[in-house]
Amino acid sequence: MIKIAIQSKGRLNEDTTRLLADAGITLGAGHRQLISRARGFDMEALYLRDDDIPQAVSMGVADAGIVGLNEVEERGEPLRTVMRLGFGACRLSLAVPKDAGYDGLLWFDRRRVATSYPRILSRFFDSHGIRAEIHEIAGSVEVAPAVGMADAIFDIVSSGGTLLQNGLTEVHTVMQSEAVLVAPAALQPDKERDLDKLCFRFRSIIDSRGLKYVVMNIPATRVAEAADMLPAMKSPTVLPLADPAWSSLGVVIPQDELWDRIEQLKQLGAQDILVLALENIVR
Ligand code: PRT
Ligand code: ZN
Repeated sequence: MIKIAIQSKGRLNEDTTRLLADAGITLGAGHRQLISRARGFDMEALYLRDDDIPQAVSMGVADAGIVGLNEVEERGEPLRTVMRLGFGACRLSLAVPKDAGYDGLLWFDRRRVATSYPRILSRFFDSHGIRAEIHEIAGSVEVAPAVGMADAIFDIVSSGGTLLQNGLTEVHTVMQSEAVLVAPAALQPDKERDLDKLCFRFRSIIDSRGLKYVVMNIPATRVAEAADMLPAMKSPTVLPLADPAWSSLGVVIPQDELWDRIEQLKQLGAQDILVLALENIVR
């Protein structure tokens, strides 16, 4: 049995629950419980605040955790990042008031910077020889310059809308973050096996995201051209139709190439093109 710490509520909770569900793992009742026994995998979920997940894992209260890389870096616990999970993407950036006359990183020297990530920020400033005053605040970091508590901020940015609303400009990105699966450096062999199994399931889900399976009818004489042009896991699947002039072609295509590829295929004479969602790729 493996115990996984996940965020009890907040931005990562929904995507975490969905990833587990796609992996065939459902969690019992509400988030009010601290621990919930899973169905579909020999696992317990431990619901925590994201700030507490790195420590819970390094102390062995949980065997692994799903948390933002930003929290892992900030807490500085000796953890292994087992896998990036492809959701919760954001960045940690320095931002200054629009009219601050920012002219490069040395602008921060001897300035006051408000943040909830003092450890990451001080490491960054140290490595650039900048001696700034770091003010740790727990929330609403973006209002600190307007109320005179700081000259600049260091905070999570995703769309950038919050900075814009507060008259701030992003001037330097210090780190990119996303949700990660973390574990201690070493686990007991049975737990490590469970973790491997879990990773295998997650990997097949993450690898299939953004991919479509496309099936079409195509004149048999154009199959070779189509196969040369298309991306494929090994090579496209080609099946004869009852009418020998036609074949059926099946191929996996990344979502962002889909429409360009479909246009190319239509030029080769492809018809009846079906685009299907891909749930899992098990390699
Ligand atoms: O209660 P608990 O302590 O568990 O949760 P929390 O309130 O500390 O964290 P939560 O749920 O807000 O975020 C959890 C994790 O989501 C973070 O640690 C990041 O890894 C990730 N994440 C992804 C984000 C964002 N995107 C994000 N945009 N966390 C916070 N934000 C904030 C950001 O600080 C800004 O103020 O959302 C605001 C809007 O961002 P814009 O740029 O889209 O306007
Ligand atoms: Zn938190």
